[in-house]
Amino acid sequence: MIQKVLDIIKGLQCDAILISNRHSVRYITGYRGDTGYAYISQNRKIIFTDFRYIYQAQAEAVGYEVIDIANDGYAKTIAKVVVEENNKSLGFEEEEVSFAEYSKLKKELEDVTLIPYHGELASLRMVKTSEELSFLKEAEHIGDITFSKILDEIKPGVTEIEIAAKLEYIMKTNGAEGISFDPIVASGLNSSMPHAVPSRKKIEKGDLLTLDFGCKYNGYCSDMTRTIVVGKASEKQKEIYQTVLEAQMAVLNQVKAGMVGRDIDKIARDIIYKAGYEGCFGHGLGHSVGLFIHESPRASLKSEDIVLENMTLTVEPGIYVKDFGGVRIEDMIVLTKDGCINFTNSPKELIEL
Ligand SMILES: [Mn+2]
Repeated sequence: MIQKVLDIIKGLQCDAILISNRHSVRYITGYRGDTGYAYISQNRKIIFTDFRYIYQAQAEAVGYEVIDIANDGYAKTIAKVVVEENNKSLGFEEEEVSFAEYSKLKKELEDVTLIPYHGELASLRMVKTSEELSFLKEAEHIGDITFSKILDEIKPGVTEIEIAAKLEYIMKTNGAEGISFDPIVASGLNSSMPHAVPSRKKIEKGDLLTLDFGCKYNGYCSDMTRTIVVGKASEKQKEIYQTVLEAQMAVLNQVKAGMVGRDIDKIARDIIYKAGYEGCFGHGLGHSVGLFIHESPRASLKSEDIVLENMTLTVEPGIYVKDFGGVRIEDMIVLTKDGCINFTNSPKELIEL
């Protein structure tokens, strides 16, 4: 691992790098706290954090010095090390460091070149190890259990917020250590908004109801979506549902390692557009999942990412019709040489509750 990071440092032509994305910090150093930076140069490996996390960092980041930023703050403490090491340049993650943090660092390191980088560390995390895959599979399995149990709780009169709270409760009482994102519970017209925030709206008979939720297991995220109908489905609801399902199944049957993101997306998009729903599928088909809920590679209209064996991907086509409602169905898969393994096993025939 450390050699790969040193190679990246070399490629960036930096003397050292700061890592601030907490998922990358965890992946590379083992430190799981949510506050702190990692610093890596040829000669030193350091976690900078504050008093609250010192013992944790010492236990988790094996082989790293742990430096308390104490009263000086990050910029001064980091700058001291850079000067001690006589470094001329320092890499920083351009999408993770705020302008204020950058400015402080620059002020302390006037003679040092700060070199922005992005993506290099995230790309280390794209291909999953068998251990990572086992955690992702278990997280998704907890999602399956949760879906089967939540069905008993859904009835007219219950609010979206109550269902969201119950999803969290069921995930956490079935082995999850937390949620991977706030659950989406969207009923009736709200289901026409792909990322609707659960509201005080009561679930009504005849509603489409979209549940998009995920949890964390040993730090790894799950992600799944099911849409059901509360009561008897109308012909239009059935037609939209079957179109989304057909699009999703086509992808699951054809996707395999080596494909390009936009070609995977196109399999689903063509089916949805041909059914007359052009303009109703405005997001990408899917994203990878790992320590973070939305990772690369992505499958979308323009994605040139190539999916490789042992990368994960969500397959989540949807149709959203204004003033009517929407349907999304999402599974999480891992790519194999000849196809994929689906980590999501919840039923997909239309459920009419
Ligand atoms: Mn997703």
